[in-house]
Amino acid sequence: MNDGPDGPREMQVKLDAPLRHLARSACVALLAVQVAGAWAWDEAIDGDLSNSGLAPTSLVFANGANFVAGTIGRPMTGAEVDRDYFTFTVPVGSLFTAINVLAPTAALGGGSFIALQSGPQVTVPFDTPSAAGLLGWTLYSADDIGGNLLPLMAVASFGSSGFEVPLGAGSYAVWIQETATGTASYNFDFTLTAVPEPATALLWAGGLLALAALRRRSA
Ligand SMILES: [Ca+2]
Repeated sequence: MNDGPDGPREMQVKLDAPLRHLARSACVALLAVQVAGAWAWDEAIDGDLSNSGLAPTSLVFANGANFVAGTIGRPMTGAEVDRDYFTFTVPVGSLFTAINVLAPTAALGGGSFIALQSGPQVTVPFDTPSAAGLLGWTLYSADDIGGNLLPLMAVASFGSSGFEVPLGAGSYAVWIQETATGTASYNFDFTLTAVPEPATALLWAGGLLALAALRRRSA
């Protein structure tokens, strides 16, 4: 075998470089897909979400970003208010960490309303005089694009129980409604995150202990 210049070993190295680059690109692409998440519901494609809190549309969420987009409001010519209700389950081993507001979310007037209730239904009626029975709620507008609504909703207000972020495994129901006349669009990313596995947590703890030991030794 010729191991000189351009011999098999050098050829191997030359071939390996593009392969390694390809593998790296594939990994980056895979990561990008995981970060990008998936569409859970787009009213423009999947149809109007349920108008009933007692029979909400059932959505399937997975770890990562779960996009939900739609419109709410009261059409100028129609009498019925378009409220959107849906339910989803946070599986065991996952945490509900954020409701990120994305473009083109736009509220009319004083803002749109979003509420969260524990369980598979919103049993609190839309004309409720208080937020009793809800985990939380908040008003949002285009000003919230780029922000996370979950910590705002977590603060007990007007009778809502309030909650700790992140929320754990279980079923939840969401109620979205525009407060003014007209049609408003929303686009949210409901983020689920895997609970850190004990092995990973132990590795972290081990790493931290090692760092602490190094620091003590160098002190
Ligand atoms: Ca709708």
